[in-house]
Amino acid sequence: MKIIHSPRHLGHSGHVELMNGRVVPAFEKPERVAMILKAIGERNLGPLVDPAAHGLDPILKVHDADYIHFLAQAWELWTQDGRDFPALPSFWRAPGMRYVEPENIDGKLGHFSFDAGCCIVAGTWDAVQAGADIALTGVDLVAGGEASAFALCRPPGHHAHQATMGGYCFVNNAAVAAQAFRDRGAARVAVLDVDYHHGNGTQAIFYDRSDVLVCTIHADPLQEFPYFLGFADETGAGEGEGFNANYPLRWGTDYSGWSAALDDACARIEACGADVVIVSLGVDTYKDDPISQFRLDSPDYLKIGLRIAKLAKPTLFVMEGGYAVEAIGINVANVLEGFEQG
Ligand code: SP5
Ligand code: ZN
Repeated sequence: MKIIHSPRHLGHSGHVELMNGRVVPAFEKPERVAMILKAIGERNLGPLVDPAAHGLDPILKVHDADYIHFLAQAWELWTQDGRDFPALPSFWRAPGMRYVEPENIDGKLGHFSFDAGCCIVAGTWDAVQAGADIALTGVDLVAGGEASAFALCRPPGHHAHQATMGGYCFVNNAAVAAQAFRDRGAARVAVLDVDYHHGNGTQAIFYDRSDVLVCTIHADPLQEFPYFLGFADETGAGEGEGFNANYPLRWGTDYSGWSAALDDACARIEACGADVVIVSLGVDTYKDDPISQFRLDSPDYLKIGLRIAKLAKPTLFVMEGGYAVEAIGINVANVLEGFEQG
């Protein structure tokens, strides 16, 4: 399987987040990719491929132009105010306030975010663009006849809405890829989101559409981030009714409980007749993940890959979360190896 990778993700580094009320180094860090590359290399899982530049047009099919313009200029505006340290939002609107883009960078940061999980540094926008190009190059490969590909995106994407960053995500790489598959002739695309956290952005982007089925298996939002979306009764709207499936699971869930949800999601994907599957691949379901509370173990990731392979559909894996740096490579490589064996 071809692995699409770019060193440009390294520009998104030295950033911080708010954890338990304190500013701490971000869990979503460059070492994650280094460990994945190491495991992929050791197991000969596939050649590394550079992304091709696709420009902003395919991104603008799922994100608002104002939002993308903000991402492109945020660092410049922040540093114009004399701040030479990472940019974080601190101000958000409450329901009932006005939805007008402020001129001030602090206002813009709040306007276009839903948490303080998206810290911006000098190289963030370049890394984000490279991530989208990685996903789009994966679409090129799979639409061009490859059975599968792995888009090693960083930063991740599945929490990003049409005009909102959050949860370490700026551009929704999986959503950009899903739209690109549609534009290349796929009649129906399925997104299978196995990250520990709900794929709120992907859900929101396709919520009223029947051409993209979104299935997400995640920690119960009553207990876990993103808290405000991801409940089981969110099944789609209008034309999209029946094309969103959420599987919220309680903290402490192990592979037996988790895999039952996977089986159900796979059955839905089969039933909807998707032409292609995008796997939003987070491995923060791992038992030792530092910010998560599921109990999957490394061998379980082989089984996940095998189950996905049984769908027997063209498949694009898109990297999302996973913060246990010591194990992230093993766990990601296990999914890919299980898939190749299946
Ligand atoms: C892509 C992705 O996986 N994003 C995840 C963003 C999670 N951000 C909020 C995490 C809050 C976790 N609180 C855990 C407290 C541990 N002491
Ligand atoms: Zn996650």
